[in-house]
Amino acid sequence: MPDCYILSDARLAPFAPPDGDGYASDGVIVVDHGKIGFVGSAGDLPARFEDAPRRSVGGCLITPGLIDCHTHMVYGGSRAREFEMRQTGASYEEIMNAGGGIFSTVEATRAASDEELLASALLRLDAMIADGVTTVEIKSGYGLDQDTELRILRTARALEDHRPIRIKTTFLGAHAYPKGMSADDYLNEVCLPAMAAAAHEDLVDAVDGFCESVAFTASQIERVFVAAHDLNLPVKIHAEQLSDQGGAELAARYSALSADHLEHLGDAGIAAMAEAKTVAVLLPGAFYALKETQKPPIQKLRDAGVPLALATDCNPGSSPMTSLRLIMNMGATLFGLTPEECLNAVTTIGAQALGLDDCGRLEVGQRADLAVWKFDDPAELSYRIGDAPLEMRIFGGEIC
Ligand code: DI6
Ligand code: FE
Repeated sequence: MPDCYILSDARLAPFAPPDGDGYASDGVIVVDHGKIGFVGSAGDLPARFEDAPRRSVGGCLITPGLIDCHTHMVYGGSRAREFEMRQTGASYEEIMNAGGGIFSTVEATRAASDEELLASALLRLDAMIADGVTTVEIKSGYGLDQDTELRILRTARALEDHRPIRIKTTFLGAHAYPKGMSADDYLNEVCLPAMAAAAHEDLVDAVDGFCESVAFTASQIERVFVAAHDLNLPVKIHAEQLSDQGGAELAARYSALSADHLEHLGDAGIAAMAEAKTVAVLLPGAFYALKETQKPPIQKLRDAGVPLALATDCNPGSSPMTSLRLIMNMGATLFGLTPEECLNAVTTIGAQALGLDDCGRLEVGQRADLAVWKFDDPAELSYRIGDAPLEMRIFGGEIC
């Protein structure tokens, strides 16, 4: 494509007033050197763009490229066998306490070559790309030793060399601790040194920790956050997924970008997140796959003004899925979000959960990361399950 071109005859969403309707079907977006040069109604197109080549999208909907702000998609092996065990009554915690769960993926990830890790991650990434995703966050956490944690992060970064995609990496060394070692010894001897080494190699955009009865206590995660702040890295947390451990409050105290899961979040956590402007990342795929019954306190989060994001949590144990559109459907069906909230959750708010200010919105100056859909109503994105409604994907201005 030329450096500057016009996408015309579009409906646009999410789109703030003055035209809350996304310009019906006469919206245009000017893609100018990889960024959005103009967005609005055809009648308001600035004269300087009038001669740029036009490509009609025939009334289709254009949204920002979707943003999956929470995944663990670089790993080895499969947990289909444990899925079978759970169908006959074993719980997620029981399997993990018996050395399965995260530990079985750690074993398979350590055993996988760099090439194998890359090849399996590319398969998952291609499914995401086919669904209009342009930015993906990827966490480490299936190594639990320095070498493997760094290999996961390098593999995640390398995906950008193989596909038109933007990757943000998160160090999640505090995901579990190896059998035969105490949590504190693991933090001191493995996790914190690995985090420093990964940051030194410029492999880390943020730091995360799993605050849960089967993982780390809030005070242990706090040590991880202190070390992250010393390295100038923003933090996030897996909190209140299976029980209320006060993780969201802790994260808010460290100005976390996001607190994720939150099924068991209490009022103090909600208030702290609202105050700190910490995004709530909802992961209905894990809620569904683990057959949870306790939902996150959606209405209270809304009332407190906490921004809501949605993500796949793509991982082999609790959320073996790659479709962010299916997650939008689950956000609506299981958690009661409106289709508009679901779209904001995987665009504007997804970007916020990653600390990104240059994508996720249809605004002049944003990166031209766009998804063109084979329909005009934004609610279709949350309503449909399956099929392949992506008409065109644009990454940094390039159609691909
Ligand atoms: N919460 C999750 O849902 C994943 N990790 C985490 O901290 C599950 C990881 C797994 O079961 O492999
Ligand atoms: Fe997760």
